Amino acid sequence: MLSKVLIANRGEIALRIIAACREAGLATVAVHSEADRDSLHVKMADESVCIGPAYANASYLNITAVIAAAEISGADAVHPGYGFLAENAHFAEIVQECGLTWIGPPPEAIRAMGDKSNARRTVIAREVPVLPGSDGPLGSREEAVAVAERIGFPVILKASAGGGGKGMRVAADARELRSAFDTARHEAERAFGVADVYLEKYLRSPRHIEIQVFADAAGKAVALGERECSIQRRHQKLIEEAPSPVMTEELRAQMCTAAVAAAEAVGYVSAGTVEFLYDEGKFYFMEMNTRIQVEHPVTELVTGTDLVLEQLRVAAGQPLSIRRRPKLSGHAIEFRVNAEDPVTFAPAPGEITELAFPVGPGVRMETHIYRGYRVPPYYDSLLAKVIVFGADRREAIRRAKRALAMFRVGGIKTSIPLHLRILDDPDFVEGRLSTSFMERFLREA
Ligand code: MV4
Repeated sequence: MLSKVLIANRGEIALRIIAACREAGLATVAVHSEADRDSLHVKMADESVCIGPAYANASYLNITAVIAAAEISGADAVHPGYGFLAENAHFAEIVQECGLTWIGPPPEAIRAMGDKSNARRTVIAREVPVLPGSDGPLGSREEAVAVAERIGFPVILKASAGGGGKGMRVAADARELRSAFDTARHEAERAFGVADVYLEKYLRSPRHIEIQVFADAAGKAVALGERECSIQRRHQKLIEEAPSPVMTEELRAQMCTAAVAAAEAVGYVSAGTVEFLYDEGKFYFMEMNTRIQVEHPVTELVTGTDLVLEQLRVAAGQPLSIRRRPKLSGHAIEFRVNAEDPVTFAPAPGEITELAFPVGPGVRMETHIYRGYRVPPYYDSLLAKVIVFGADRREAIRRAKRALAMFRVGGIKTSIPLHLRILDDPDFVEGRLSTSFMERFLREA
């Protein structure tokens, strides 16, 4: 049994985890940087420990400080949230070696999926569809050219240690590929300390559709349907929804089967997400995120589940309350509201001087902001997630317009006006989405 959970995170997700702990009857310990003393997660937790200076490297990413906070407070479990140390297999191991319960997947599963070219090979062995590409990391430029000429251009080089879009290079022909190969390896080495890159056939305008999975302590996985996350800018998702406008029952069953196979291939436990590219009726494994994700609420709303509570249950050795794949009901859309200029996307930290939250049917807010809160410049700029729910996509969109118009944030710039403009875009309204949606939207703006 668990009794006291340390939350190794900040912002809205720290509050979301505190909420789940309250419902489970678990005590909570917040950790915070010197910049986050006045944060709501510190106020709402039963206890708090300052773990270092403002910069994340010195606080939220400081493994020694987080473990010390757990020891000092007598916590018996650690929830990492997303970002920071959530997908650090080494941290997960240390948590466990200190006798603490890690509320997340086994370190070996994190490591297996963290190496993206290994992940690709592992899922291929389980007959999960992938795009044509290299079998593992590329040994040389000429090997890269040989693979590309076999599968056809354009191709994309990806860092084995990358993910989320970092360290990628597209090449349209052999000449471009030769120079991209060296650049990609240099970038990968500099960013991740590992130069390995692999290659895939490049799709120009696919959809990003991901499947939520959950596995119990015995490694039995269930899928909870998809989220469409094609509306992104610079690999930052802006809007996510469930179900996907292109989904059919048959496609969903196929994607869920593939996602479960991927999870089971690495002995997965807890909440995870299998990302796919979708193009012209077919889908291809891209990578697996071994954490609870920012966009988990849309799945909660269409499946009637509490994914963070399930994480606590599974970590405590209790059975999953989700036994089979739930039917999706209704339509949910999440809008990420950031502290940034809605036109230039420049970060816009500062003090929130006025604040009103949206209310009414079909609106869920996940946020840590309050009037008088100073948004610090040190962390990502997510202020709030506005999640709307309706019987169908039209109703969800109607409620989104109402909710975003009611959401008033004074003193800083936010992405609320950007979302309101996207909601009037004919392609968005018709569900004609792809990973190039934002590029086209911003070009025409
Ligand atoms: C791709 C791709 C097209 N073809 N792979 C971006 C994030 C990283 N996980 C992989 N990404 C992509 N991989 C092949 N073979 C296009 C992208 C991509 C993308 C994917 C999902 C959402 C937004 C994106 C934006 C640009 C590129």
